[in-house]
Amino acid sequence: MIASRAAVAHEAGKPLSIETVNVDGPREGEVLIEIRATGICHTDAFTLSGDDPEGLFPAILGHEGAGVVVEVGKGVTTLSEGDHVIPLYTPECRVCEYCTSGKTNLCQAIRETQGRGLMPDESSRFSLGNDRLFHYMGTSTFSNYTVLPEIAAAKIRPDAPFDKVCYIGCGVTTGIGAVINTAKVEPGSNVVVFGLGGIGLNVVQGARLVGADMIIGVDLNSERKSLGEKFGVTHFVNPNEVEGDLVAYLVDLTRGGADYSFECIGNVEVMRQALECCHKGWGESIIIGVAPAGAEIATRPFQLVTGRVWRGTAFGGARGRTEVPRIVDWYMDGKINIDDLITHTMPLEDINSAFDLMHEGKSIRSVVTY
Ligand code: NAD
Ligand code: AHE
Ligand code: ZN
Repeated sequence: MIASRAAVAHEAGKPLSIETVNVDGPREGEVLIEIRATGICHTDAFTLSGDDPEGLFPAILGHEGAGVVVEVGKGVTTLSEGDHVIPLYTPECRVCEYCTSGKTNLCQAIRETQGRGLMPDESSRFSLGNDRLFHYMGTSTFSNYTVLPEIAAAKIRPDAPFDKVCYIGCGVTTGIGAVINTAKVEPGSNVVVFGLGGIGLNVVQGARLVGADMIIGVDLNSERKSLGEKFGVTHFVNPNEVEGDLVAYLVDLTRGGADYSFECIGNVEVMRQALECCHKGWGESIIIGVAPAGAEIATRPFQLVTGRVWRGTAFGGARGRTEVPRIVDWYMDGKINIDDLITHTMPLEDINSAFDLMHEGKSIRSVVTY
């Protein structure tokens, strides 16, 4: 057992509390990781708010990390002490029915226990005094040390900076992957991106990477315009500045509707707009945003009858152990920009300010370095 500094979520809606927690060593098929950096994603805020039906407390949140393997459990064959890794909230076992289907990245090997805040053997490696703490998304990167199943760690090159590539653990892969893997956007497409935050701006850079024509960024925060344009937005739209119906405005702007739209907010009203601004006959809308418990999407079935398609994506459809190391290479080769999206870096003690900055619309990504 080792002592680890961690930000503990004791209760929904309350700030995280910095504590020294106990972390049990890795068991069979598991690895102990020293987390060197972690991003703070909107999904962490969503769960902390109490809106997540799977949210459990007390827990150690965080799912956008990077670190080093410090100990391997019995039977681990693909990782060794000293390897640099990115934790995967969507693992890749390569043997389950889902992995072998070739149709999805949603490996189900450990999903059920992960959703209950536990390791695959139904226990937790975290405790505080006599109290057990739940794991979160199988990653718990808001602890300096965390334990992962071997199948939930992507080995990456050792020269990649932890404080940048941690973002590939969620936001970068989700946004770029949604474009490449899920929508399969073709060169020359017209794309509308709703929400230019940590995810949406990665959708924008993915759309530019594959040669989209128009890239329309929609955000209530007009301060997102200039950064959006730096990443590839060709037209910025603030819904509050549109006279009349936003959907009609976007259909007109794209001369018939978007080939692809992406909802990167988690708002079910916007999800409807994102579908309905798509081109009749072929437009596809990809839901990335995570909506609160009880929220439901609606549209007239006519929208689908007339050829529009609604899809969702988790972790950008990426198979983590295979694709994450490639995305790290893209960053190291200068093909994608991560640095300009990391607007704030802070020590663990200041992690609550990362949530404040996000809610105030002042950050794109905050990163905690240990
Ligand atoms: P963020 O807070 O950084 O960005 C959200 C953006 O949406 C902000 O720029 C905000 O101004 C804008 N916005 C809010 N309401 C709006 C509205 N009504 N119209 C237009 N713009 C609006 O959040 P993020 O980290 O980019 O995450 C976005 C969503 O994606 C969240 O719901 C998160 O939980 C989800 N997410 C999903 C996956 C996945 O795998 N599906 C992965 C990561 C994040
Ligand atoms: N627990 C929520 C679902 C949250 C959700 O959809 N999470 C995404 C990743 S968001 C990362 O920032 C995901 O991977 N979904 C697939 C899965 O298996 O959870 C709820 O509503 O219950
Ligand atoms: Zn995330």
